[in-house]
Amino acid sequence: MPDRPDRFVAATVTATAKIVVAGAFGVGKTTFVGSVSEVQPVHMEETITRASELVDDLDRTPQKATTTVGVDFGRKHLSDDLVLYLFGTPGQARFRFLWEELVFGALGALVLVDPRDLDASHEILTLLEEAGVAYAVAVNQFDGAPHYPLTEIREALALDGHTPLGVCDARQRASCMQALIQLTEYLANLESRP
Ligand SMILES: Nc1nc2c(ncn2[C@@H]2O[C@H](COP(=O)(O)OP(=O)(O)OP(=O)(O)O)[C@@H](O)[C@H]2O)c(=O)[nH]1
Ligand SMILES: [Mg+2]
Repeated sequence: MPDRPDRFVAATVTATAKIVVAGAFGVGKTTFVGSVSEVQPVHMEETITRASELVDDLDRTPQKATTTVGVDFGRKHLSDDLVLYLFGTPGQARFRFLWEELVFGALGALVLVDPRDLDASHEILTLLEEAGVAYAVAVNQFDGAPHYPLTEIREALALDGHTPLGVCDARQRASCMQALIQLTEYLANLESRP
């Protein structure tokens, strides 16, 4: 690890990967990228206006004051030799036109889901399937949200048996790291397949 990971990538790094942090509106993507990034993350946030109340479901996150209108960007050494570049997507459907650019060249995606609205995640999962981007899913366990068994979540999201599925708290660095490690181990296995 470099002495100043907030500035320099380690000289020992031999591989870098673009990872997309995706998910429906307000599931915690920006929070996640901010929790794990070792550099000051780039956030393109705009204040949510009253007009947004008509299209965005703000009931579950009444404290949410901003929404991503571009991309979140962060960087994290996963080990001495591997650096992840993290791209958080905007959750609002009106930014879907950015989608192709955002997933272009991505090794994989981490899909955050809110257990209070699993149905909202179907569109993103379909987009990733269509784009051929491998993904893992992490349930962002919001305070007071129902704790569903992972088998039920897997079924509700119609995930394949091999798709990694875990739980995280997007505000907690260690928890986010676990989700990223689960994703990259899965991606590494896919890459090493003949
Ligand atoms: N309790 C709790 N709140 C969270 C968690 N993750 C995010 N939040 C809050 O939920 C709100 C939404 O988080 P964001 O990180 O902006 O979500 P997002 O997915 O980037 O939202 P969009 O970019 O608008 O789609 C914010 O007010 C966060 O503080 C979590 O794990 N637990
Ligand atoms: Mg965001």
